[in-house]
Amino acid sequence: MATAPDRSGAPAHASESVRHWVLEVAARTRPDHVHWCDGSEAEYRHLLRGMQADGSLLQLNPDRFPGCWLHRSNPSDVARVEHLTFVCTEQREDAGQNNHWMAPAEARRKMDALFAGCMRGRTMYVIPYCMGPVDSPYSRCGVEITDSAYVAANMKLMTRMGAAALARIAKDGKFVKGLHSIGQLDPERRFIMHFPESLEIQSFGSGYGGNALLGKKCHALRIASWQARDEGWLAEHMLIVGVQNPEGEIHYLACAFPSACGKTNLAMLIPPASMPGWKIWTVGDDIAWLHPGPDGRLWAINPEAGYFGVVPGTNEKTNRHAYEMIRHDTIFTNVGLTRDHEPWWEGLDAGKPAYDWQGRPYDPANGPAAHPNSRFTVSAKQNPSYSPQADAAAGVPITALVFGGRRRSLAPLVYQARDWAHGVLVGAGMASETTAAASGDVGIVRRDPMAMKPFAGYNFGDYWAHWLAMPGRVKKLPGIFHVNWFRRDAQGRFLWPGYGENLRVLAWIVERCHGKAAGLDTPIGAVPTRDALDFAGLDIDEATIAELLAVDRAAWRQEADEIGQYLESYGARLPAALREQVTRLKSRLT
Ligand code: GTP
Ligand code: SPV
Ligand code: MN
Repeated sequence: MATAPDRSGAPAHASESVRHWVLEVAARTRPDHVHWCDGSEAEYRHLLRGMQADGSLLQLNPDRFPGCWLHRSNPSDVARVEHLTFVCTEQREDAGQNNHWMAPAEARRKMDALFAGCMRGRTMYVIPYCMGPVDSPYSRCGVEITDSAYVAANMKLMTRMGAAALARIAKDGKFVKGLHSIGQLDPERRFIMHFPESLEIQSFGSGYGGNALLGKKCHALRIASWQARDEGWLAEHMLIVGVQNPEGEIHYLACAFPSACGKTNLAMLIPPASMPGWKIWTVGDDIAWLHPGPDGRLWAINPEAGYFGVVPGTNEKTNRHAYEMIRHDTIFTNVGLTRDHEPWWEGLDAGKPAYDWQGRPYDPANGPAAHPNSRFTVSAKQNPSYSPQADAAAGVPITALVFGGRRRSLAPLVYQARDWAHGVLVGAGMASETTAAASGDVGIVRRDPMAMKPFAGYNFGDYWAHWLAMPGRVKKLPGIFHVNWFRRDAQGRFLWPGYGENLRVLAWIVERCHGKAAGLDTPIGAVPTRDALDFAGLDIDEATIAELLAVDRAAWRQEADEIGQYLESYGARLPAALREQVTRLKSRLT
């Protein structure tokens, strides 16, 4: 952009409020330099070269992985930190027991002390970004100020960053203020604070993904969910995928699965050979903003422009598109390395790790070569199945919403909620095994309503009430379903092949929404009849099929009790209509 910088270094089209805030932050944090990001390719290359020079990026084998880089995080900084993430509302009850809460004044005092002078000797990057297509009425902008070049480079891939965002901020007059410093990467001096009432985020002490790329979970989910409640829309932890059938019709689904439970893979699914004529289009892989549209349907945009995806498990067989997508112009974080400087991770059948994610010579005794939460950052434009509609200002119309969890038992492969209110209970009652995407134990089943436990920016009781109110805003509501790709047998093996074969389930969902597929009513909703779901060509026996589709009443009675107890813990904020749904579920089960 050929815009004349003023004395603050701001481009001419930066609004007064942005300039003012940048000057104020610079006065507090005392950087040596201020760099306003313009989002250009030249700037991106400059950031990469700078990090190569200071050792924070390693160039990967340029013949085999052109334009690819490896970043190794501090070993104490490899995942989101839910216990250090706070929602700071004036009233504690507004944040709800689903969030850690701190009074705004106290949080500001704490953060002021941490940020004072913290950028001395560093460059401060000013990153204007737009979440969503720049010309969409549904999009929202923010500015992230950070002292991390890694964050700036990742934001370039993950958002619409630079001049266009700055111009839109000047027009909107409002933006989310995100302040970030890596500090000393000290877990004892690490906080991710949200102030939804004043549209602010302050993050200190982590350089990792969701803690540091503030446009993603902090803005597009925690702050946006708060705004969405006030304005009558939904900000959700959902992929958006277009399913094209052999007749050429495309139906869009938005699916909420918890972290590391298959969103990116489903969004990029490759149809199995048994389903010729089917095609998948990716609109988004992690976040959906859902708005009541003028035609009475629910419309979705993906606020992001890139993918920050789980690397382990990605290979030619599970997801060929993802595997090809990350062979060029990709930033890898915390994967292993071969002797030839190619990235390596568990799940690849070729190559051998020479170094692990910490840069140590690979020794299986130290654990996996790639960290289980190692990630790729890549522009969505590199996805071979990227939907042309991903840039549509109006978004895409949603046919079905799908909830899903990682449950080794209980939840069948797929079932359909009876109606919207029951669907809200299906979402609110979700549970899933914890994964490496957040610090803490892995494999523990926990309640994760709508896959939003770590991301709802306000009280879940109010959130469910907001969901329950959608029928007043959306005339043609999407169907609501629940899936589980992760059922296991006694030996721990997956019962369902997953990945591309999941399209068989999506096909049933879409047909079901059009009244075309058969279902069997059960107390928890409709499951496919044995013949409504196509199992042809799969290496699955009848007993396994029966198990995948079975609803174990005794086990579900216990589940319904646990869901009821969990929901009751939200006390007075629990909507009566949701309590009523639990009562009805229990009575159907007896
Ligand atoms: P976040 O980026 O953390 O929100 O994760 P995500 O929901 O996008 O999950 P992703 O698609 O990256 O998958 C996470 C892990 O689950 C990877 O190791 C995948 O290989 C694995 N996975 C994805 N889909 C399936 C499936 O259908 N079956 C099985 N068994 N594993 C799957
Ligand atoms: C998740 O944990 O759900 C992610 C990765 O998508 S992060 O950006 O770290 O939130
Ligand atoms: Mn996610």
